[in-house]
Amino acid sequence: MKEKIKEFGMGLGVDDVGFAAAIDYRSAKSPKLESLFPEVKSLIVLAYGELSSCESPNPQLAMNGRLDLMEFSRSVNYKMARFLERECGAKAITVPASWPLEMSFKTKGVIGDVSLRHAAVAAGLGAFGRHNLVIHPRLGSRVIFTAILSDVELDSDQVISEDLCDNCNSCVDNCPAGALEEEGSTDVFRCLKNSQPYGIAGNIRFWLKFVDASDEEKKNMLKDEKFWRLYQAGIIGFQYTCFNCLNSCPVGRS
Ligand code: B12
Ligand code: SF4
Ligand code: SF4
Repeated sequence: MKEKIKEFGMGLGVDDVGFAAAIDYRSAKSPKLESLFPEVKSLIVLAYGELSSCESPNPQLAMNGRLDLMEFSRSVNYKMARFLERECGAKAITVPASWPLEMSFKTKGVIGDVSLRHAAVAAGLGAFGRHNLVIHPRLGSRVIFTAILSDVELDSDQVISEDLCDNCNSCVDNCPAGALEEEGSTDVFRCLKNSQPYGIAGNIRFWLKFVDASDEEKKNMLKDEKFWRLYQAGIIGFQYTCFNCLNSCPVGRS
């Protein structure tokens, strides 16, 4: 069964496919898988290498590479889930690359329903590095994941126990926000402020200033380029302006 599923995924252009029994998925801060899907037995995790777009100093092109990849991953994840339902008689639930996310005071919009890094580790697709991202043995740090929860009993692939991180500290030194100083934990709000300046926090700051502004100031704020950027982000969705931690990592780069 695993071979058949993997072959289908690889045929869709995925870079790697891994399997984890639900019992082997451990992510302390995330909801229990059973609360998302009571019959869950396994996770099928798909890995996709990033294009070189993430190296571009042009933020539009860098983010566009990610948007292309996310669109591709959404389509592949869905096709994979349909395959599981149609060909394997399974129930399947897709987990997106990033959003939708629960936007509540409880999660502060920074906890996914399924932690794809912990899922990838459980499925033998990689190991955590100093940057708190999962490093894939071949693709290095330039990799994103999606997953499918299913009710099919599948055993876990071999977990990678070797340290894939060279401990060179390049990711820490190249983080413009100083978000990686503490080992084993990303300073989420430092990262967010730098990597998503037009995200929810930037939006709230703008509108709080707006409500207290005079009529003349309000007109000027709406004519300002800051508003134009917020407007674009509002239409396109989450946009990252920083890819430094994955770009600075030498693992898997020739
Ligand atoms: C919310 C979110 C964010 C938030 C919060 C991040 C966070 N602390 O979790 C913000 C906006 C800050 C963010 C930033 C980034 N993100 Co993000 N993000 C997510 C999302 C949607 C949910 C993450 C989540 O649930 N976190 C909450 C819990 C699970 O985290 P945690 O238990 O606190 O774990 C943290 C630490 O404890 C540590 N950790 C946990 N266990 C272990 C074990 C070891 C051994 C070590 C060393 C560390 C470690 O790692 C975590 C980092 O703080 C996931 C997609 C998903 N559904 O998983 C993508 C995801 C994690 N993001 C991703 C990426 C690529 C990024 C960015 C590079 C932005 C960009 N340009 O793409 C940065 C990297 C920041 C960094 N170096 O940590 C990828 C990571 C891929 C990979 N190779 O690992 C994911 C998996 C998206 C995807 N589909 O692939 N992200
Ligand atoms: S995305 Fe940028 S700001 Fe966030 S941790 Fe990585 S290097 Fe630092
Ligand atoms: S840049 Fe260096 S320290 Fe950071 S994750 Fe990659 S190998 Fe590890």
